[in-house]
Amino acid sequence: MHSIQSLSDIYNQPLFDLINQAQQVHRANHTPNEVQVSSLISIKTGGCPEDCSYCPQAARYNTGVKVHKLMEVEEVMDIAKNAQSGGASRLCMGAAWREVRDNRDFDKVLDMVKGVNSLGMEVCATLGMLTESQAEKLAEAGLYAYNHNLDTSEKNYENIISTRTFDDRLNTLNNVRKAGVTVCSGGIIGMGESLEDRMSMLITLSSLNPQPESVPINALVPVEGTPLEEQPMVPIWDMVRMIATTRISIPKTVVRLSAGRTRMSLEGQALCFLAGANSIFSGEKLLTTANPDFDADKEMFNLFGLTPKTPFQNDPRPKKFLENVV
Ligand code: SAM
Ligand code: DTB
Ligand code: SF4
Repeated sequence: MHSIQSLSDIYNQPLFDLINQAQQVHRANHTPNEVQVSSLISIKTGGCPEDCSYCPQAARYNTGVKVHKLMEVEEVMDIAKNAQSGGASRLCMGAAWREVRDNRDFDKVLDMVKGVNSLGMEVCATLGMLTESQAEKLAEAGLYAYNHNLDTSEKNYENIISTRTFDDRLNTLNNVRKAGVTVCSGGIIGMGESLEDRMSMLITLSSLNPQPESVPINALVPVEGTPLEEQPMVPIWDMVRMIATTRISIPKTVVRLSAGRTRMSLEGQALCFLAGANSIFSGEKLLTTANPDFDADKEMFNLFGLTPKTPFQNDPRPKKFLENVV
């Protein structure tokens, strides 16, 4: 088990020692030069009742994001097929909900999960808080992963979000785990948090048993109208150090270089891969903000000699859910 001090020492060591350590852990646990490609789709946009201070989709901030009701299944299928032909092995469906409710919208989401799964893609969803029975329904529909980020440390949580608690987050992650869906959970850097906050978040994530199968590290995208609109872009060196420390503390996880790539150079992104990142979001939009498109990322993969990971490698889900995998 790491302490805040021991992880900070890892994070603060000379850059090339840190990258070397992370690269060794990476090569002992993953296929080198293989990067998983996910694509995001915002199935329900804006109008969210929560007050997450980074988020352009919170109803209480004037960010210019247009509210859009839940998409139709057919539309999601078209976008999924396009993402698949763009090279994505996973589709992540995001909804601006505080929590899932057992209603017709949820039934529609279950149909989306079934549909996208039938294409032979890993399906991920991020829909807010879940009960155990909702997580089970998603698992039965073929959900591969559930994304639910801790975002920051327990101590800093109330400075960033006041409408739910850190424990609510852990509770949902626990429900996801119990249902046999893989866990995707990470956070954001560049919100004004301290190094201690960053390390504390990593300690919580690495203490989950089993550890999350994927950990997204987002660089804050400061959006006009949100309380964090004035935050300066997080230095690339912080991203590299955070990714390396995540790789070292959670060796087997897929570390995703997530939001913020449009403002990073190719050289900067190369350092993130060298530090142990082995996943990205590709496609011109994240949920509401810009992201490199499939062609740009194909060029980057060619430049670096990277190959996209095929879906369902070492699928850890219980056997009963694997029948539907094509
Ligand atoms: N409403 C659900 C929830 O909060 O879990 C799902 C969607 S929410 C937009 C998913 C994640 O996106 C957040 O937990 C946060 O980590 C990330 N995110 C949102 N806005 C962001 C921003 N401006 N910059 C970086 N990451 C952001
Ligand atoms: C995650 O960690 N990052 C993604 C995904 N999980 C859902 C979302 C990033 C959102 C960035 C702001 C936006 O596009 O709205
Ligand atoms: Fe809502 Fe999720 Fe945005 Fe928070 S992060 S305001 S819960 S959409």
